[in-house]
Amino acid sequence: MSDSMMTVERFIAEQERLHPDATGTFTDVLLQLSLAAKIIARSVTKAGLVDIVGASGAKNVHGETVQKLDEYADDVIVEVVGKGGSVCGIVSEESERITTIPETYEAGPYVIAIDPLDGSSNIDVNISVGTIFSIHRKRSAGRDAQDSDALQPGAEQCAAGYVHYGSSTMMVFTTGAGVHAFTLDPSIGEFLLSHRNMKIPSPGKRIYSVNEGYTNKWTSGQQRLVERFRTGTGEEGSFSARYVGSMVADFHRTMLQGGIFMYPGTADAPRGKLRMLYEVAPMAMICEQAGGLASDGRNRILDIQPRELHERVPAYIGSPGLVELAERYLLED
Ligand code: P6P
Repeated sequence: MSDSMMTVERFIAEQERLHPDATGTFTDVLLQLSLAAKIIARSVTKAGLVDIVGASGAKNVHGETVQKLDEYADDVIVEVVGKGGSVCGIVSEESERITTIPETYEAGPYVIAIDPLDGSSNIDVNISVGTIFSIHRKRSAGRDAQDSDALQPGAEQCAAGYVHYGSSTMMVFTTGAGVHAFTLDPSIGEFLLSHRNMKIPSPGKRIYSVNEGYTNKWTSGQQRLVERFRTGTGEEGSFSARYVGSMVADFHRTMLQGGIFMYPGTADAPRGKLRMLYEVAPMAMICEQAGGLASDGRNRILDIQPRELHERVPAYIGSPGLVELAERYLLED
């Protein structure tokens, strides 16, 4: 079968056959996430037309105004995946505590961590947003997930992925055997394989992606690194600056074109803004599987032992040479 007719369902089924001991439960989690993505995409692409645009007024655990679509996306995933019988817990940006599965539903051996709609502040201005997910295997005893089941180093993830609601809706994920992307064909409601075994270009395009509005709050090493990119005074020459302000969009561009995406720490927030479990660790797994690197500026992201469900971590993700260059500058701090 040609890739153009390879649905995500068939692709995952073929991958499952490579694991004789597979029970199909892991496959179910991925398929449920793809269904949730289609349901969310249906609303996101009509955001201007239905009454779910604009802040709901509620606040999430970080005190940020929750957009109605954030809540909707969270509800969809909790409904579709939470009641799908394959997971025993869900960690979400929208919920302070881990969500366990009601007794009336079967609980499975996996825990997912999700950012249901990352970049949601861009919804009202029609800029790309995304869903990010991470899947871990349950380690604790008993039916219900414990925090510890989610608080595993990123290197232990069974799978990681994102859905990019952009000019097209694209689901990109890895199960540890390369990164593969599926583009939604709305006319048949199927995700079709569009990029098999994605590799991040290296050195790739010289693009740096960071919010330079925080320059005065960065460390001196960070300031000198971005000064090198901005002025093109390094041996790598001149760069282009690209920053959408939506991690999925900035990361997806980096995956396709190369470059480096950064969310550094600042004097006010030394650990930066992005969360480890459902933003940085999944993107780090994807990036490494595509031949890139992902660091907090000193350490490999996937080696870091998380301590809290919503902990933040500085992020330097992209083409290997640029991430290594960033680490050299930050070591001088
Ligand atoms: P800033 C969106 O709110 C988000 O969590 C990421 O998607 C994005 O990369 C980052 O925050 C943007 O943050 O501070 O540059 O607006």
